[in-house]
Amino acid sequence: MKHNKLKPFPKGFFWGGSTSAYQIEGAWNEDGKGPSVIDMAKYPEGTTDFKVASDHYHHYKEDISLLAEMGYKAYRFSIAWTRLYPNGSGELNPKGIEFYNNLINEIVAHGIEPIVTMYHFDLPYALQQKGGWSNRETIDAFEVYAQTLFENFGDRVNYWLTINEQNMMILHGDAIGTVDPNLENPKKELYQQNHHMLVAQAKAMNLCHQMLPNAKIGPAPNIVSIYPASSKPEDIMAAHNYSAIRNWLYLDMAVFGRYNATAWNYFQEKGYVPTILDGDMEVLASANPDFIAFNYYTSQTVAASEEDGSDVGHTGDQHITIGEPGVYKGATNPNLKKNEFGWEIDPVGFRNTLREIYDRYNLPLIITENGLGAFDKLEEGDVVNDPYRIDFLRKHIEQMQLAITDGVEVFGFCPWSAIDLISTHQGCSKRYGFIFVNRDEFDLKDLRRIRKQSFYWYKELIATNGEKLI
Ligand code: BGP
Repeated sequence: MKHNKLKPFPKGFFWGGSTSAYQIEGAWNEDGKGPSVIDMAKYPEGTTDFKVASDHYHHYKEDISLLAEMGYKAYRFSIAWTRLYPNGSGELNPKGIEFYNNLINEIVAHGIEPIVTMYHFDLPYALQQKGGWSNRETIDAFEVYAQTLFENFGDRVNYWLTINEQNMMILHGDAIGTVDPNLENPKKELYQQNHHMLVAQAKAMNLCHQMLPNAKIGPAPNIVSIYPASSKPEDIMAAHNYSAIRNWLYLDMAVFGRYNATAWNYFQEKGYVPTILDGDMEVLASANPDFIAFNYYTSQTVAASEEDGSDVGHTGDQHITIGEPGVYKGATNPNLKKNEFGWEIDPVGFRNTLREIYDRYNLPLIITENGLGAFDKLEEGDVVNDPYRIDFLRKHIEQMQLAITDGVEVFGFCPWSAIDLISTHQGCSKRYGFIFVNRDEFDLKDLRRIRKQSFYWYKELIATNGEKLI
């Protein structure tokens, strides 16, 4: 739809940025923190571990003051479950509470709205050793952890995100999930874990509403428009299949508390039907999110499955389509350029995605990740020129404004990432931030913070509430 006049961004729009605990904090075993699955995982050769990361644990004051300088209205970050409960459950670590109290106080003191992700990939390793999300005890541990978060931080935190990209943990289970890929039917196990996570999420949403009547809570999956590779009806069916199991499965459960028919029949066909205990569906149906948060980097394109052995692609990267025989096959979109890491760049797809989600659920939306990973270079005189990042973000923000003009209710944009941090699989040389952190994969250097060109651009954009896009 073409509009003659654009609607402005709403007053009080949450311009901000995002990070996650394990990717930014470092201090992986300090002040009583227990290990998470991330701390115990293997890293791709040539890339750093997450032990020091951007050392935000020791630099948080400086970091928050830089975000304030950019004019941030909101900051989305995650809490490391293992700082609070080193063993996932049991004894609470007061030092963990102290750190997040200090961090939240710092954020609030700068007039920034904290948006807290409760769990961003870093399941406590102690729980993993007891079966992780395959074990229903993890649901109870999450509930206790959620209660601790609401009790301790609920006086200052009004926006909560339950689980980051649960769908990516399931679809890319061997890359970022917590399942043993050597099991006889690892996908069945993943969908069992998925069910448990959904129940845990529903319990957390209910608890939040009981304990903090003024707070808002929502899920934070990765949702993207799925295109058919052609107008062939079989390709369109494949896109419908993939949308149902990649996108709507997660949001239908969070919002309506039910598995959609396509996803459920896919489970039956493939032998992935999860065990559902008495009471689970009631809990799922009783929980209601106040908004939907989602991450968007790229659209995805699929074709009909050929069932000739060519359907399944590689699984190592959470933003590249894998494919599944009889369901869909990943395809390249010839209309889109790719970034340096093979992810297609699709700002118009962002508008499509916003519209699709809003049409289906009619809930306010916030974007909790969007951004461009690149090999930024530090030039003489502490200069980092990243016009490619500005271009990427500008085009996505333009499309977001078009979606708002289309009638979609959007209340915030928190791109990835506020500050340089460690990528999920590609080390720290793949950078996303507005602020450069001076370190290499294996040389920590001085970890100095340097404002990038995009820092100044974003600052101006925020100051004009999105009017100054160029
Ligand atoms: C999302 C994750 C983030 C972040 C981002 C960028 O899937 O929620 O934690 O890592 O992707 O991906 P990457 O780090 O692989 O470049």
